[in-house]
Amino acid sequence: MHNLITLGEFIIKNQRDFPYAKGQLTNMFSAITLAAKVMNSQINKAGLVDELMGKVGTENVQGEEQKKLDVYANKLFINALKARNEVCGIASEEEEETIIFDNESAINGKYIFLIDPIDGSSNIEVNVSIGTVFAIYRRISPIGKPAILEDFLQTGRNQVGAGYVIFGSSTMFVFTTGNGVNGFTYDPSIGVFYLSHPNLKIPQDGNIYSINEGNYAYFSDNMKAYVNYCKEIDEASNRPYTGRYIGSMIADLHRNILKGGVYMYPNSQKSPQGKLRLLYECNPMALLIEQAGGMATNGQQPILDIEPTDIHERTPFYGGSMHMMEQLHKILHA
Ligand code: P6P
Repeated sequence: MHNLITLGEFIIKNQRDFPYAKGQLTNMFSAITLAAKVMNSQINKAGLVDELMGKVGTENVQGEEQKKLDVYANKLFINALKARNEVCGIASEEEEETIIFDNESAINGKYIFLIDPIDGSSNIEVNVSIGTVFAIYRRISPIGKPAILEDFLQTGRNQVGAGYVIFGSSTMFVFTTGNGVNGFTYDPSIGVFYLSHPNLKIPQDGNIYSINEGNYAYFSDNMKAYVNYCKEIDEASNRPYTGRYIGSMIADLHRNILKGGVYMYPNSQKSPQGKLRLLYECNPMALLIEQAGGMATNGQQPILDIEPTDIHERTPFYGGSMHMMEQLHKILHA
């Protein structure tokens, strides 16, 4: 058994690492973990509860079919965060526009959240891991007034916190506030998250590559060259690599952070800008990967340096073990 430290105790113990703590960060993380506990119970019985399974019959701003759990999770996380005075606004994959909290207490909130309530929702009905991913920024507009769009369009470097909840064989909460990455595993029998993966570091080398090879015909020649590189026989460089692609970015990236590997969702003829969204998928995952000692880029520059122009903009995404990423870039730029 690990020396049992709960999430709350961890935050108190590491106050110096949470420059914005003063209870604010604790309060915001408690909103996320509370929502995660509710999600955990709902996901585990989703197959039994018709209201949570299947499609809603509507589309989100991405033009993707909304699953009932997408809508449920979106409302749950928004309401949990709305109840915290620290948060003055939210951008969500499931909401076309930003949600600005303009009640008396919220306009004094210093933080904004960007969230993908359920990533990988197409896996819900087939019992495959899914997850929630979020980013936290300090607002740049003056306190005392409602948040504005510019608060949400900051580069990923400005994130004061980022994390994900993965609902898999166990439910885990993994986050960073800029001082390393720590993972907490949920014990549903007593409703507590315990520190199970302290100071997570992604191996510098790995042999797992994660990409949807069904799109191979649409890839650029250099992207095809890298996929072929992964499959060549070369014992000295531990190839061929192992292909692992779950269809849930968080699950693929979580495994690659633990074991080493590279996850790629490139731009292609089919997806000219890539598929993943910069603000509430790629930026938080890029911060976590960099904080764990890895690299995350759009093929040209670090994800965290991209200047956003739209809250739902997409970007090509390559992220994982440092040495694998360096080799990937060599081939992408050959
Ligand atoms: P494809 C899920 O919809 C997601 O955003 C990521 O979690 C996942 O890795 C990817 O898209 C799957 O997309 O086109 O390979 O089915």
